[in-house]
Amino acid sequence: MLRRNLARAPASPFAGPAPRYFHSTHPRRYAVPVPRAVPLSRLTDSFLDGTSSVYLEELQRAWEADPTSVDESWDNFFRNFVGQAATSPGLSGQTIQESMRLLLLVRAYQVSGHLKAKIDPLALEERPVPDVLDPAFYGFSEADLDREFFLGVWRMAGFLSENRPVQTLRSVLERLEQAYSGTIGYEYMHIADREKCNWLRDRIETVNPREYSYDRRQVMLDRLIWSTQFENFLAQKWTTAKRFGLEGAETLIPGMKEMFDRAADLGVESIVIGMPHRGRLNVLGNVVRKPLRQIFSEFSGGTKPVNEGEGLYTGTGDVKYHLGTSYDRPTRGGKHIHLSLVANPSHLEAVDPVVAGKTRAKQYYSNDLDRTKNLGILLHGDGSFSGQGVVYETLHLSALPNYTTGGTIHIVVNNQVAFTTDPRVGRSSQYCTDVAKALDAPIFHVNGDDLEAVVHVCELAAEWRQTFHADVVVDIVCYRRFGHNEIDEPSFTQPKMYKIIRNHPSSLEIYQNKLLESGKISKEDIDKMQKKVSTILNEEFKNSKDYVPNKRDWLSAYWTGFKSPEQISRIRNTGVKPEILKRVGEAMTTLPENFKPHRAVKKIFEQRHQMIETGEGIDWAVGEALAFATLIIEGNHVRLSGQDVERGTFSHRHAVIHDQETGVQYCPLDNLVINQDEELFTVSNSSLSEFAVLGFELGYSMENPNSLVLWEAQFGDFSNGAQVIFDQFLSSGEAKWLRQTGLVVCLPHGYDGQGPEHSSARMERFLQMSDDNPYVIPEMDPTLRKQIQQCNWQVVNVTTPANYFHVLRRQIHRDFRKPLIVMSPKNLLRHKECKSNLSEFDDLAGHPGFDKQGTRFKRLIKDQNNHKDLEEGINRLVLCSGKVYYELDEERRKTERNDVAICRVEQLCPFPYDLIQRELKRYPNAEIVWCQEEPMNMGAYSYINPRLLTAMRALGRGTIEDIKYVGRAPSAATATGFYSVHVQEQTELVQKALQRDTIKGPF
Ligand SMILES: Cc1ncc(C[n+]2csc(CCOP(=O)(O)OP(=O)(O)O)c2C)c(N)n1
Ligand SMILES: [Mg+2]
Repeated sequence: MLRRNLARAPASPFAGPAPRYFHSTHPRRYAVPVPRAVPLSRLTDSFLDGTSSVYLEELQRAWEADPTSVDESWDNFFRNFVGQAATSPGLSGQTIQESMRLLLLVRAYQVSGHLKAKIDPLALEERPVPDVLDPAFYGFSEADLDREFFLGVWRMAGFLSENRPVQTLRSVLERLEQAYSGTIGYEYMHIADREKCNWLRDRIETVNPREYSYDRRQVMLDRLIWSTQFENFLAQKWTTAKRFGLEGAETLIPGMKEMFDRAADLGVESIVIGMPHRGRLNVLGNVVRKPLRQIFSEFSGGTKPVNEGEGLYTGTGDVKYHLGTSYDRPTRGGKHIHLSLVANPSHLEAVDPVVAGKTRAKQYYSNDLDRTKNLGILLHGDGSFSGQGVVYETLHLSALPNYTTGGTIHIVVNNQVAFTTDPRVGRSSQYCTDVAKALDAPIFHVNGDDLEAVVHVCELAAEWRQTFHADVVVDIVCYRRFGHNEIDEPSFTQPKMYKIIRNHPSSLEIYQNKLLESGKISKEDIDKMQKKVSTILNEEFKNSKDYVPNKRDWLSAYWTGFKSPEQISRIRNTGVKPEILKRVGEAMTTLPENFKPHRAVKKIFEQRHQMIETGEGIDWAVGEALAFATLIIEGNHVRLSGQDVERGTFSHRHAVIHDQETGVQYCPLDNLVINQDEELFTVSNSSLSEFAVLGFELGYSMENPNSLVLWEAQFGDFSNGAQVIFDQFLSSGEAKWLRQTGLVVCLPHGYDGQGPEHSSARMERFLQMSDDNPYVIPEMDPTLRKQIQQCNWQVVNVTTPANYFHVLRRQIHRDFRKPLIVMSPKNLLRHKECKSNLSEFDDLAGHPGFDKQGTRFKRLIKDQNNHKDLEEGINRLVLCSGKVYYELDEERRKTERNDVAICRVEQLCPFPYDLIQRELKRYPNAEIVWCQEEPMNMGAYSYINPRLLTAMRALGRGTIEDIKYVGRAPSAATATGFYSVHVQEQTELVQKALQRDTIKGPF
């Protein structure tokens, strides 16, 4: 988008020294001095100061005496400028200074030509032309226009390449204008890589870069007709429906289609698309080729819930301009390309990292090693691209080894307004795309009215991406013909703009006229094309009335056999054969012979080895590694990402270790099976981002169910930087879009006196977003239970390494996928009591982990004191969750309160009604206490309270008053910043839970 409020620039490049302003609203006081050709030794222009000109003169003298005495580059330089000048009569008058100035002019066009480009179809404000694009700035005048110049430069492509014939200044200027200041503005000189710049120059600076054949033009026209008529048709049929029309940006559709065709020619087989509201229906219908009848049917009645048949679930649904879909579409070159449009929430740009993650997963599963078969495309609005932080976060994943997708193509539908906000007040940068300069992406600004220019840059973007495997931006500068949506009045806020828009012809009219003028196509031909399109639209509209949605449209190939919440999924064991545990345990704790780890790490691995050997004292890190390792050898892909996850924030994981002498890295879990695929297990430190990285992993997890994908926050409370992903995707994505994910989110949580920002993962928020009804006990019989399937996610606060192992394995060993939020421990990582024996991981009957059905994740861990089914002598039942258990247990030992039972609720959500009731029945006389270390308004209390009451009521066991609360008082901050206060609070709450007297009142 163009910057407003800047003064007009003179129209002619030779107009006198009128004030010029650039990036400033203040006029310069002086006109720029006009340089004249002067002897080298007296040259003091800014680009060649006195010192360097003397140097140059010396160099020239040396070169004249002996051309080999100077560097090869200077030899070339002098040969080109002086040598050629001597042999060409037309160049006899050309001085080195003139050549250099001309060179600078060319350079200035390469750098700033875009500032003069006619990229705004509305020509709302003429931008000031920078001085450096004015030949007069370099001392050239009209008299020089027909003089000839030589312009070759060593190792330069395009316009300046060596051995070009001489040209007049006039033709040089014409070519520069055509290449850089036409309807495309190229920004690429911020790219440091010469090869990339030369590649672009070759394409930008060629003579007639876009001469399309008659056939191509016809196809483009046809596509533009489709795009235009589609919107008109919807507008006609549903006058007041919100559709966020594309009017004013219709060339997007032919642009995208041509881009996809070109990408397919270059090897792309599958494209993942993320896009906002604007033009989404048009993209769905015309690019992705979602059947028009289906779109129209959804438009008429909204997305209808489907009820018939077994195993159908429709969730809560979403508005039509958010839904995702996927189709195979034939391309111009006769190939097929798979397109998937990812469902997205209203939150602009939130889908960006999700698309990147999904694309990366597709690359993994299709063995797309050079990342040329699967491509991610993101569409943006001008306001959101420059305004939303997740754009930057996602861009910064683009070249990271474990996150790159080989380049995303970004298309900005830049209609120069965001709802009612002008760019002038909506961003601080010149262009809405400036953020992409941070990663050396070329940016092509194009006038959206010029169809062929749009198509050209779209193709160029595809070529760039397939060549350099890097991001690229297409900025389609266009306008919004109507309001933000169809019932919005734009003239309230943009009266001047809309006056111009009212009289502005559509891009279709412009292109039709252009073709008619060229005489290559007749009015009859165009009418025929128009007619064909309107006939099909009408037919599809008729057919939409009887349209019946497809069954089970939510399953992609990899998900065949997976169950919807309405179909029961068998509960499976998660225990592993002891010999397998030993074998993988051995492999993951053995280091290569010559590897020299850090002393402390060496010791840790020796201890780990010992744990496996003895089968005792297995800690958290080993429990986790065993879960990963056993899943891997079963053929599942495991991917863990997040900040510092390789070592682990708390220095406990050491999933990647570093040779202290060579720096070589070794990842034990990469070496479990012979010739293990390098990416089968991926553990990766991420960029310092929560929003984008969590979004990425979410997208990754949705591609294939046979993968355990985990994101770990540095500390749990940092997860709120990714709140949109939790709220809009993870907690509600399945309900809205019928897409499952088994993503695991690990959020370090626990009160150990580290202050308000490192104690709480805010579990109350995750629990509050859980959709299990607090007043209804669902079917809990193990053979009929669908409790987890019917809940939106699981929240656990696990207290033993073995239980962590089983909850991770459970994610895969079931026929559905559900997000898992883990309140993961900090001090339990090294707690002497927080250990498990290998026998708790295996599947042998009689072993401690084995109950009636086998070895499984324990949703509730009953009291450890071997209580019988009925214990009438127990006076208090303390229910708790997480690490406070160990403190309570210690206090119980100290106080010898053997009349108190302590049970751990390991799975908070969905609530384990059956197991809670089992414990309530076991202790018929016990006072019931909920103990937590979090403040009362946080932690699990408000989630547990009504559910525990429901469980009690069903057993005729008291009222809400009978649930005693022990924990911190309500608080604004999550925790105290004073360590001594923390200790006091913690001691008090633990003591209170075990006090001899009855606990008074619920609070
Ligand atoms: C994160 C977020 N904040 C606010 C909104 C409300 N909103 C919807 S559209 C819009 C304007 C978007 O402008 P732009 O990105 O230029 O896209 P356009 O509508 O112009 O195509 C806003 C602010 C939103 N959808 N998402
Ligand atoms: Mg906009």
